[in-house]
Amino acid sequence: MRVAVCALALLVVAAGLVLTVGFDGAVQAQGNDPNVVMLDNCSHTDPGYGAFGGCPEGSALRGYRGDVTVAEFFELLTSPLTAMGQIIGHPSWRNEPSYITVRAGQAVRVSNRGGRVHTFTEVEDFGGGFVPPLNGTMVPAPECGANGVPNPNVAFVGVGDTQRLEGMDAGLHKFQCCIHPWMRAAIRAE
Ligand SMILES: [Cu+2]
Repeated sequence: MRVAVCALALLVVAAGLVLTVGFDGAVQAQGNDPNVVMLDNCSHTDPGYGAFGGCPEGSALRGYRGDVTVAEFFELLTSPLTAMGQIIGHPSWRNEPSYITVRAGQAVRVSNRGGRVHTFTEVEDFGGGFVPPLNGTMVPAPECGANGVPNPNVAFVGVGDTQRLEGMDAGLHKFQCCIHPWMRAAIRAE
């Protein structure tokens, strides 16, 4: 079962990586805009990540410490103290800060300082992503896609890249990673 799950995850992550190529996320990596950082501590010394799109060593140059193995990632995906199929997710896969307040219309930079590909996708309601093995019992957020197929509007942020969010209306905006759906954030624009 675990092998089948891993194989499926590999397929969908590989699909995501192909889509990453077209994303010009490197623009506006610098600036004074408020900044949210997407993080994970995947271990580049664990060859297991090779089957899931890799975990480049280069991230370490930005003060990144990669010490989470693939085995530990899956170990902490769930907990024996929760209902069967409920996803907890490894806490190292996270957004920092996960809540900020900005002025309406103010740009926000979202940078990937981890070693894995992430998305920072605005959703109406928090839910699962498009990678079924990482969703557990969560229903995929429609903005993310489903069944291993990302919504065409999903912007993948590669390792070291930055996405710039612009023109946020006043109100509370919810964001999540469409691959690792426990990576959530909210931005209040006022
Ligand atoms: Cu992610």
